[in-house]
Amino acid sequence: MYTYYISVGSNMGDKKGYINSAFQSLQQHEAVSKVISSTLIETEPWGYTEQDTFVNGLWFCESTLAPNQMLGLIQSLEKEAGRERLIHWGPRTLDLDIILAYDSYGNMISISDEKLVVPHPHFWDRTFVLEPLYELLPAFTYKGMTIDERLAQLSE
Ligand code: PH2
Ligand code: MG
Ligand code: MG
Repeated sequence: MYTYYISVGSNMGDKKGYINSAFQSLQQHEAVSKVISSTLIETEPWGYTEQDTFVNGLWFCESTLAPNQMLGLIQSLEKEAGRERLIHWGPRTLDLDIILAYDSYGNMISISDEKLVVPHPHFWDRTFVLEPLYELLPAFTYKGMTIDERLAQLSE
């Protein structure tokens, strides 16, 4: 059994609609259990700023799917939402990224191959990931720092 934290974002069309229908599909998947969503928040675009505001959130789930299989599943959910990959960091109907993964012993999984990098390489720099992560996992620490401390640092 694996545990995942999946960041979710949309900034095109019916943003919450895309997120909610993908959430339902994930919940209904036979290899996935205990799906929990953070509160969805509206956020300013990060990185490429010439685009509409985002709705962002974070999902927790348990699954028997290994990380590469979970990647395949979330990519199929992005496809269902009509996702097209045009501009890097550009507008999207649905973006699902594996942020953190744990094995059945609770050990954090690190992967770095051409398809998947976990922990997500930018998660620790993005308030739109850290705020929902704080809601689901307030005691989380990374690089010797709490989320609280990191958010304070990022707002300096
Ligand atoms: N995703 C990006 C780039 N910038 N900004 C916000 N606020 N939310 C996102 O989900 C987001 C972004 C690339 O995945
Ligand atoms: Mg992303
Ligand atoms: Mg992505």
